[in-house]
Amino acid sequence: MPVRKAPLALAASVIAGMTAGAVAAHSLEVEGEEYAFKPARIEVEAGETVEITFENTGALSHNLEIPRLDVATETIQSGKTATLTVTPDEPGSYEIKCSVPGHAPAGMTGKLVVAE
Ligand SMILES: [Cu+2]
Repeated sequence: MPVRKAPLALAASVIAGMTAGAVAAHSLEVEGEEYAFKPARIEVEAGETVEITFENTGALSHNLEIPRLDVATETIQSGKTATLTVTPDEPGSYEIKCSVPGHAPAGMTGKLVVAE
């Protein structure tokens, strides 16, 4: 019956996705420039280990800090990348910012949304 094919295909793809997730950490890329992160909002699931690669696409030096998780990249020069690995357990909204003086007040902030 054609009606049964779609649910079976969907189940197979969900299982494949779960297997891939167990093997490799979820990874996300965030770019930073004067004075913004792109994307400014990233979303992960609680308890998920996420590798965040921060790329400085601006002219000045920048970093990516998540104060609530007590993690930050090094302050990196234009064109460089740095990686953070986090496993946020608590659902909620976590501030992301560049801690170079003046940058967060100028708009270099973002949000890590941790969904249940
Ligand atoms: Cu900055």
